[in-house]
Amino acid sequence: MPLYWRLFSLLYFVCLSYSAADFFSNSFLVRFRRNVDTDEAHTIARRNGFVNMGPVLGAQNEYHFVSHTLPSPRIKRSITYTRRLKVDPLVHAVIQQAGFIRVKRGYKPMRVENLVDSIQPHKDPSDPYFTYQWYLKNTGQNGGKAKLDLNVEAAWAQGVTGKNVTTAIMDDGVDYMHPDLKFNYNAKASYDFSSNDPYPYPRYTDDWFNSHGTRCAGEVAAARDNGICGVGVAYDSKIAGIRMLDQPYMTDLIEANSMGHEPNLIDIYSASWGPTDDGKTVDGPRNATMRAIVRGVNEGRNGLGNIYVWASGDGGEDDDCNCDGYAASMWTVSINSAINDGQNAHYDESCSSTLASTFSNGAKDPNTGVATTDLYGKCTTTHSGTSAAAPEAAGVFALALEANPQLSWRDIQHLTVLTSKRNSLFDAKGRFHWTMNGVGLEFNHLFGFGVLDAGAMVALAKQWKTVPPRYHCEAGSVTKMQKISSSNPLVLKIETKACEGEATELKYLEHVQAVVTVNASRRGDLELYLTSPMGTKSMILSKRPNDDDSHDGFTKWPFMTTHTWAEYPQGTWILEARFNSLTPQTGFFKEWTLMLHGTKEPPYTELAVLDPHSKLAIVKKAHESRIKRY
Ligand SMILES: *[C@@H]1O[C@H](CO)[C@@H](O)[C@H](O)[C@H]1NC(C)=O
Ligand SMILES: *[C@@H]1O[C@H](CO)[C@@H](O)[C@H](O)[C@H]1NC(C)=O
Ligand SMILES: *[C@@H]1O[C@H](CO)[C@@H](O)[C@H](O)[C@H]1NC(C)=O
Ligand SMILES: [Ca+2]
Ligand SMILES: [Ca+2]
Repeated sequence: MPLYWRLFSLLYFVCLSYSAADFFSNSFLVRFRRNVDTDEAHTIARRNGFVNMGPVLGAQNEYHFVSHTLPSPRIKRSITYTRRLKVDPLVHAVIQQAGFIRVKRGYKPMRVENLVDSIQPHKDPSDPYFTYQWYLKNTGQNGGKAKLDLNVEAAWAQGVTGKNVTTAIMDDGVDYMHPDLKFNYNAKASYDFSSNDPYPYPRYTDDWFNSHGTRCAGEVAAARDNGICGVGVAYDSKIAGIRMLDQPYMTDLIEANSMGHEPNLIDIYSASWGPTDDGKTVDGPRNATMRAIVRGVNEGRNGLGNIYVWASGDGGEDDDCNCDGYAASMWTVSINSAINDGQNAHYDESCSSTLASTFSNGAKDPNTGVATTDLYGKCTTTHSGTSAAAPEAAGVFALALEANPQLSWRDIQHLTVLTSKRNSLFDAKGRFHWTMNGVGLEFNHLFGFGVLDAGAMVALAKQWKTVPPRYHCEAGSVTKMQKISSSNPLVLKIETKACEGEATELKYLEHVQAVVTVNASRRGDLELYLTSPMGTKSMILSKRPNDDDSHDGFTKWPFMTTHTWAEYPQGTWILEARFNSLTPQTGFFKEWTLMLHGTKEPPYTELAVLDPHSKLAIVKKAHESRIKRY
C-alpha cells in the first residue's frame, strides 16, 4: 500500500467528523460490486428510475446517479431511494450526497467600467489597463510602494510567458468569448459541473454576481498587446473554465469531479472559494474530494502532480485558515494577500499553513483593486479579496512550469519557499512579526514566506533538480485524556527520532501536521501552539471570537504548519493548548498525533548558488553544517 494511502486513511476521519447541519441532494454516489461500463451503468440507473451522470474520477466501479423524482434539497436522507438502488444485485454501496455551503472569496458587487480610451505608448505591455496593474509593476501609482509587485517583467525578460501550461479556474464560469481571453481558452480541458455540459459560460444575472471566474481567468492569462484590458501574469498560457460554484448547494461529487477533471491536460487548479468565512466554521474536503486531490498530486500531470492553488480566506482577523481544510491541506498551496503598500488586507485571515502571498486591492482607493477582465468583454479595476490573490499565484506557477515542465507539485512548493520575498510586507496591526526559523528562513504568520517573485522563481526553476523522495513519519502520539481550563493550560511533549532507522525516516522537513482531538466549553477561545525542536513556534490555532461551539470541538483535525520548512525534525516537539478569554473555559484534550513530512536526503544539493545572500544559499549552508554535526 503506498504511503500516501496510509496517510490518506488517517485523514479520512476528518471527513467523517463534520457536524454541520447538512441537507440532502438528489445525487447519489453508487459503488458497484465489479467494474461496469457506461452502457451498463445507464441500464442499471434506468431500471431503478435514475439517470446516470457518468463515472466518478474515471473509476469503473463508481458512478454518479441523479433522481429527477426526488425533491432536492431536502432535510432528510431518502431511505426509499437509497434502498431502491441498494437492492440491485450489482450495487455494493449507495451514498446520497449531502448538500453544503461553499462561498466565493472576495465577492462584493462592483462597479463596471468600459475600456479607458487614452492608450499610452509604453515599452511595457501596451494594453490600456497595464498601468493599473500595480501588482505586476508597482511604480508607486495610487499610493503604492514602488517595486512591491510580483516581479513578472523579470520572468518575461527570460523568455517565459506561460506557453503550453493550462490553469483551470474552478469557479462560477469563465466568459471564454471575452476578446482578451478567447485565444487562450482551452476548451478541451473545460467543463461545466454546475449544469453538466462542456460550456462553462457564466449564468446571466443583472448584478454581475457571476463575474468572479472571469476576473480570476484574466489575472492568469489575459492576452498581451492587443489593446484590450490588461495582461495576465502568464499571458501566453491557457486557461480552462470549470464551472462548479453556481448551484444552490455544493456536493462532494461536484467538488471531486472538478478537482479531478482532466488531470493530464490541466497543470494548475486555482480555487478562490471555500467553507463560509464566518469565523466559526470548521470544514474541509469530504470523502470523494479528498480522493480527487490525493489522486491529482500523485498521478496528475502524468505523475508530476497537479498544483492546487487556494485562496487562504476572507474571514479577517477573527477567522483562522487552519480551520479550513482546503487551505490547510499539504496538497494545496495556500495564498494570502497584501495591498499595494505592503500591509495585509483587512479581510485577510492568518494561519500557519499559508505558504506565500500575492496582492489584492489597493490601500485607500477602492478603485485600485486588481485590474483584470470582466464579463461581456469588459474590464474592471476593482477585483479584490484573497480571491484575487490566488490566480496571481497560479499565473506565477504557470511561468515556473514553462521554465521547467518537469517540476513536481512539491518542487513548486520548495521554489515558493526559496524565492518568496519579505519585501516590505507588514502586519497593519503589528501583531505578527517576521521571524526566522531554524535554518534561517524568514516567515510571517500572515504572509507565509513572503510575496512571490516571478523573476526569481523562473530563474531558479530553470536550474532546478527534483527534490528527493518524500516520506511520512508518524513521530509520536499523546492519547491520554487531559483536562484543560483557563487556569490550567496544557503543555504536551513528544520526543522523536523522526522514524530513524525505519523506512519512513526523515531528516529535512516539508510540512508538519498536529492531528488534534479536543473539545471545549467555547471552541473559539482555544489557542494551540506547536514548537519545533529547533525552537520555531507556530500558532496552529488562533482565537476565533465568533466560534461559540461547545459540542463538536475538533476531531482528528490536521492543523498544519509550513514554518518549520527545511528544519531538522529530531528532538522534542511541544504543543501548548490554552484558553484566551475573560470568561473561564474548560475542555478535554484527547489526542495529539505528530505527523512529519519531508525527505531523508538533503534537498538542493545539486543546485548552484548564484547569489550568496539568497535563501537557497542560507538553507544549503544550514544543511551542510547539520550534516557535519550529525
Ligand atoms: C506541451 O505539454 C505536453 C504535456 O502537457 C507535452 O506532451 C508537449 O510536448 C508540450 N509541448 C511543447 C511544445 O512543449
Ligand atoms: C469514505 O470512504 C471510505 C473508504 O472508501 C468508506 O469506507 C466510507 O464509507 C466513505 N464515507 C462516506 C461518507 O462516503
Ligand atoms: C468533552 O468530552 C468529554 C469526554 O468525552 C465530555 O465529558 C464533555 O462533556 C465534553 N464537552 C466539553 C465541553 O467538555
Ligand atoms: Ca490584453
Ligand atoms: Ca476561513
